[in-house]
Amino acid sequence: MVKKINHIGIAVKSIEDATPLYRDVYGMQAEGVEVVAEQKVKVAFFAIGESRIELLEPTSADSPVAKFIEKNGAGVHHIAYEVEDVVAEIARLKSEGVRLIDEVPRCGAHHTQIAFLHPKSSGGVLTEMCQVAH
Ligand code: CMX
Repeated sequence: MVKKINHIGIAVKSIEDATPLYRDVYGMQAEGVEVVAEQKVKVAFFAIGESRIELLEPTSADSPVAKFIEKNGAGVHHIAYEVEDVVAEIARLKSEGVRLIDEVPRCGAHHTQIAFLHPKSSGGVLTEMCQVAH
């Protein structure tokens, strides 16, 4: 079962241009920038309570985030729920009839193991299940 909101992903054209709003205007703690090669994105995390805002900048034209921005412009891209065991959660969601993008977990930022649900099966919201490294 999901435990809490790990992060909310926001698609941006440029992390550098978007950072002042989150760091300086909202006053969130910047936690650094990381490239997630497998997902073709560069990400920047900003702490907010127990959760984070994750800015997502595409690193190539065929990145899912590049496609999203092309279609919708910058904005909220996905919500990530934290789970204890992502493999068990994938099996549980499958048994509930939820359509998955990832049937095997992938590597996310901060050494997380992640799996996406298809937005058509999760109320139009791209949803990520995220297991943090202990
Ligand atoms: N939120 C809600 N709906 C979305 C969406 C999003 N972020 N991205 C796509 N969709 C919708 C589209 O609007 C489209 O709907 P319609 O058919 O009604 O027009 C449908 O999903 C299909 O979208 P598409 O543009 O044709 O794109 P694809 O099917 O090629 O890919 C998706 C969509 C979700 C399968 C793909 O983006 C994906 O696999 N995403 C998961 C991986 C990812 O996003 N990684 C980046 C973040 C990584 C990280 O956080 O580390």
